[in-house]
Amino acid sequence: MSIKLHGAALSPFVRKARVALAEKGLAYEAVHVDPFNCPPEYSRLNPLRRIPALEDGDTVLADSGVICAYLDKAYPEQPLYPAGAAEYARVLWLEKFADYELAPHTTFTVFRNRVLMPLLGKPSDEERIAKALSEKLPPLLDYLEEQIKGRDWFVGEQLTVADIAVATQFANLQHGGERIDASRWPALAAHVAKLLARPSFASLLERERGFVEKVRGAAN
Ligand SMILES: N[C@@H](CCC(=O)N[C@@H](CS)C(=O)NCC(=O)O)C(=O)O
Repeated sequence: MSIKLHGAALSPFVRKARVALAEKGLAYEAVHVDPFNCPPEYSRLNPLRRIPALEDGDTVLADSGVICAYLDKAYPEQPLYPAGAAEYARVLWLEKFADYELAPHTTFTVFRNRVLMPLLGKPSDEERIAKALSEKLPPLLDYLEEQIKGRDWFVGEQLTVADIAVATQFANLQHGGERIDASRWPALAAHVAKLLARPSFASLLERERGFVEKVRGAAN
């Protein structure tokens, strides 16, 4: 097996790359790397020392977006980006939106405080979480609701990286004990539920949930 994906469970960016690999039907080896305690030689794979990183033969890549784009070009079966320029750009936009606009709240606020802080024996900053849920996330969710309303996929007529990137952020929100309010954002809630139930996501989330429940149970 020549593809190696370095990273850890629970990272939304590692999950995004793993779901892309699974949806494309690519075999790979998952190599565990703890981003907060990674060996010095990990800098060869990612100078920023973040996860994920990918090795495919002599090709070494960092960043989930770069990894997904590479995989789609190198292995064109089951494409996860549309061929047309405008649709392709729209996928990139929604992926960026998920990675850089949703993630600060879903992952780096809710998930970090409710799951990572207890692991480190630290308290959760509930004030920050409340602000993320009541002020920061709603306008982003309003936008995504508009984008998915009346459609089966965010872009075009099939699953793309846009769907994967958005859904993986909400998986972390769920790990943090919060959900999209389906009465306020019904299309988005339904779309994310549909995506997270796909075998590519579900197989990873089942194991993650067991771990998260233990951490959050011990903290409460
Ligand atoms: N834009 C990057 C973000 C990667 C990222 O922030 N990963 C986190 C884990 S979820 C990490 O490695 N954090 C450790 C650090 O920043 O030192 C990607 O898409 O891969």
